Amino acid sequence: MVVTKSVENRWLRRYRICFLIGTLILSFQIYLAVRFFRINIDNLNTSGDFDRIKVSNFEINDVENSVNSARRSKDSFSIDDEDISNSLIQQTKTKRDTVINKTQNKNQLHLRLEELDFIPTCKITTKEAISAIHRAKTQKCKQIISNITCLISDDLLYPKELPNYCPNEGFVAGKSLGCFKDEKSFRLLNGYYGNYKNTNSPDFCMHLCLQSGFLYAGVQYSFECFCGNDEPSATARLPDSSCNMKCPADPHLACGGYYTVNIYQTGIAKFTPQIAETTALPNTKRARIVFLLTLNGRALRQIKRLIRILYHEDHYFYIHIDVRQDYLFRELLRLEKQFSNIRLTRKRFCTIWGGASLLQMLLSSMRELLSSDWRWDFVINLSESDYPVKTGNKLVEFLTANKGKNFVKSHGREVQRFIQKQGLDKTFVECDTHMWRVGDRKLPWGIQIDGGSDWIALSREFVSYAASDEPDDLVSGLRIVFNHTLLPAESFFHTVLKNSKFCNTYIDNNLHVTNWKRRLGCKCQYKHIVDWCGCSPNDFLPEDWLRIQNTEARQIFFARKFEPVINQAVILQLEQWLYNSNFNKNMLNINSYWQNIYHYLDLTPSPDDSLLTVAQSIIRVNSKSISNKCKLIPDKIWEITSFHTDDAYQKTLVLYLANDTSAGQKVTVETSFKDKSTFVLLKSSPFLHRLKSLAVSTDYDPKEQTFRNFAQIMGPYSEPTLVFEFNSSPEVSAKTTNVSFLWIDPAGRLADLYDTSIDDNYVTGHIKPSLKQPLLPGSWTIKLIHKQVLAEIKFLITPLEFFSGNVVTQKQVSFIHSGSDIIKEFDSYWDKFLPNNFDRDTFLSKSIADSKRFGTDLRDWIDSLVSKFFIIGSSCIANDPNKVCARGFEECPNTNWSSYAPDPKSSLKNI
Ligand SMILES: *[C@@H]1O[C@H](CO)[C@@H](O)[C@H](O)[C@H]1NC(C)=O
Ligand SMILES: *[C@@H]1O[C@H](CO)[C@@H](O)[C@H](O)[C@H]1NC(C)=O
Ligand SMILES: *[C@@H]1O[C@H](CO)[C@@H](O)[C@H](O)[C@H]1NC(C)=O
Ligand SMILES: *[C@@H]1O[C@H](CO)[C@@H](O)[C@H](O)[C@H]1NC(C)=O
Ligand SMILES: *[C@@H]1O[C@H](CO)[C@@H](O)[C@H](O)[C@H]1NC(C)=O
Ligand SMILES: *[C@@H]1O[C@H](CO)[C@@H](O)[C@H](O)[C@H]1NC(C)=O
Ligand SMILES: CC(=O)N[C@H]1CO[C@H](CO)[C@@H](O)[C@@H]1O
Repeated sequence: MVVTKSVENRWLRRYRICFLIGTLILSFQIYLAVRFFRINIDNLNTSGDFDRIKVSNFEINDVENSVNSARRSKDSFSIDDEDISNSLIQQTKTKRDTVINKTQNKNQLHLRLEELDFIPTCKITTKEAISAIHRAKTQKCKQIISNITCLISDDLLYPKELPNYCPNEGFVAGKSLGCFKDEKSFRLLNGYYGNYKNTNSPDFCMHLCLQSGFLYAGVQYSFECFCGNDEPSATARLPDSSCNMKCPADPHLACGGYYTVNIYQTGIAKFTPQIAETTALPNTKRARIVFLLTLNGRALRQIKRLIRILYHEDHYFYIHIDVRQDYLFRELLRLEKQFSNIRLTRKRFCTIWGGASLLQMLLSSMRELLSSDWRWDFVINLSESDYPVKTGNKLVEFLTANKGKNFVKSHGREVQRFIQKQGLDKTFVECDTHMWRVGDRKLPWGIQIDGGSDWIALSREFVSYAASDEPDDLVSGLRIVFNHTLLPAESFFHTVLKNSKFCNTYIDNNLHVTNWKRRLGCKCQYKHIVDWCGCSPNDFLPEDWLRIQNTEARQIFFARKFEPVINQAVILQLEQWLYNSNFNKNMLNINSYWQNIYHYLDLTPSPDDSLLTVAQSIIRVNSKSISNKCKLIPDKIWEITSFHTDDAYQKTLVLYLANDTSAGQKVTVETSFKDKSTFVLLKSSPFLHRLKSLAVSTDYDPKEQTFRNFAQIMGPYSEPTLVFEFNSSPEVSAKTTNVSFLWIDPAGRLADLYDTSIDDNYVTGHIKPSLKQPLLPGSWTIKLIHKQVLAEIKFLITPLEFFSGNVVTQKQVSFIHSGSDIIKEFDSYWDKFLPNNFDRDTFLSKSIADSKRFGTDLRDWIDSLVSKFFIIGSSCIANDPNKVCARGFEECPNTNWSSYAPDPKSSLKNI
């Protein structure tokens, strides 16, 4: 018995020990599992990671090549179209660069000092800075980048912390509320969450939450930081000892524990944007507005139309014109004489897209406005592509009711994500008209970051604060930060407003509706200007009308973008909607639009040599063909204009001085012409019936899906693009047809080859080959091939009579007109689609002979090519002192096409 019992006991003891160990292992595993899942679930549920999924979505789409992108008919972006920020931006560029430059990474990691004419003041090691310095064109720019990089690495550039002057109603930065119990499914702080393995601490988390605009910050589980706006309930309070995990940044401090959280006040009070008033108090003086027009481009007549519709003698127009736009500046300067409330700033900046100079320009113009004798209450920023969607009277009534308020539009998403997407956490340096990305940075602590749309309406009081000559610490600090920020105008004013004593004048409405079509507008289209990918809104078309109409009941006063070279009908529709259906209805030439593309007085931008060459040739050829009393010998070209009617390009107009040799006097003549290149179908097939067009030109705009080079004039230094358009197939057969496009140069050689497959839905696509410049001048051919040649189009690369605006020299000619000596090799399969060897030899020797032509001989060559590719239209006499010629020609002001034709919609004569 005893023996048995002791044996039994022994077994029992062993069993107990095993059970205990087993339970221990099991519970440890359960613990591990819970931890593991908890983190995963948290990760999935927070905005941070969810957003990251979206971001990568973007990147994939953005790097897809343009041919394929044309096939995506459905909007694949997950961001909604109403988004207001100008620039949901991705770092695609970085991604692509790292791929391309993988092999060079070893050399990229240190600066090639031998290429610099200065010695950097510090050792530059960040990859982005090194890359920027190597890519910058001028030594001065390289040195600026290097100087800024060194200032940053010595911690001398940016302020670390900035004051927040927004009243905080008793909230105290850093005030500890204690340790609280948190729950997985019901977070005490549910605004934002992040994992900070190395940097987390109460201080870190508080600053992060403050930056994102939250009232409370909570540290948990050592490395987690939570932000939220709801005060934690007292019932969740735990003894401080329950928060017992150490902070990664400082092991002496507690960073919560397992589902326990230390909560602090960040020091800001709850922010509620103001609601705009709709009616003014009686006897309020009507608000006076200054429209700050920041203009670029050449859309003079649209700008005049905009001023005309906004005009009121109580308003002011202050105009900044990009320093490179001589034409606009010269033409608009005339308005100063006519109107005392229109003025152009003489302090002009080169405002590149997204550049820091944009903010410098705005602040400079605002400062001038403050010191002027103009009595204004609001400044509203507009560009040439804005148009009002409410009458001026309604705008004034609205602003009168809201004097002292400031209208900006916030991004409306999570701040940390906004900072990342917008690149606010990167340093940018602007020089050589480029925004170079030089590395990461930390934004100053102590302030909220805000941003969104860069269309704003600001009160005089706030403008005098933000643009002050004697800024306080907040403003001067932010000016330094935003001097190195991409798209500064999208965040600077927002951030100043939120953190200043003006925070309670913030109205989250920028009075604008923007025509975002991200599928088209987000094609990373500014990468030649900024080291980043930017989006741009589309022009309004009649099909977008609902979007305009829907603003009727909303506090929205402007819409963008409008561009008459793309669509003018929608502008008229808008005017008629605003005023009445007869508004401007019978106005002369209401559906026509003229836009200057060359003016002889312009120094910048420099003239297009191929445009000038063709225009000279046109007027030469024209003078030979004119047979009437006048013997016109063309002399000097004054202007070239692009003429559009009913939203279609019609022709190009050349205005020039000519000697009338029969009367011995000088007359001003305008002659029109247009290209006549069309594609030809060489076979007949059901597939080919779907082919709507083939066209070749330059400056293809993938956003508006059109060529900006309407005249289709190209020279040896142009970069031609082919656009093809197919109707979608009536029967859905999911069949794809593989086709090839052969680019054949004037010597009959295959210059490039593109394969693509066209399926039933394929509507339009474009191909920009990588042709080596200079292109061989003459007649080029593109053949569309599917087993055989189906269609072809010829286009002209014109030889140049001018180079950099001057008549070419003999030395230049032989270089410019010889084509590139790099000839690509292709499979001999394609030979059968090219001219035969004998013809090719003939073409080649002709090309070689042509490339030597000079003087009159060169002009004859140009004239014969131009006559083949362009049709000359009518001519009119603009100015004929003795009315000798005028009898034989129409007078330009009497036509409906000349740039002298009446255009009352853009006239500021009688307003
Ligand atoms: C860069 O810094 C050096 C040394 O401080 C200075 O001499 C130079 O003028 C600066 N260059 C530019 C372009 O800012
Ligand atoms: C003002 O208008 C220009 C466009 O002309 C825009 O790019 C800029 O960001 C705007 N800035 C502000 C602060 O409104
Ligand atoms: C911003 O940069 C410009 C030119 O780079 C400079 O002239 C200006 O002083 C800078 N402003 C601030 C506040 O640093
Ligand atoms: C036009 O006539 C003037 C003299 O009247 C002459 O100097 C000039 O060379 C002529 N120009 C052309 C292109 O014939
Ligand atoms: C078209 O080309 C693709 C890839 O080059 C190929 O997979 C496909 O089979 C081709 N289709 C036809 C109909 O030849
Ligand atoms: C210009 O006038 C001609 C006839 O004089 C007419 O055929 C043409 O349609 C008019 N064009 C425009 C744009 O009004
Ligand atoms: C970002 C970067 O450095 N890009 C470079 C990659 O390599 C090519 C070829 O050397 C350069 O032209 C790019 O500037």
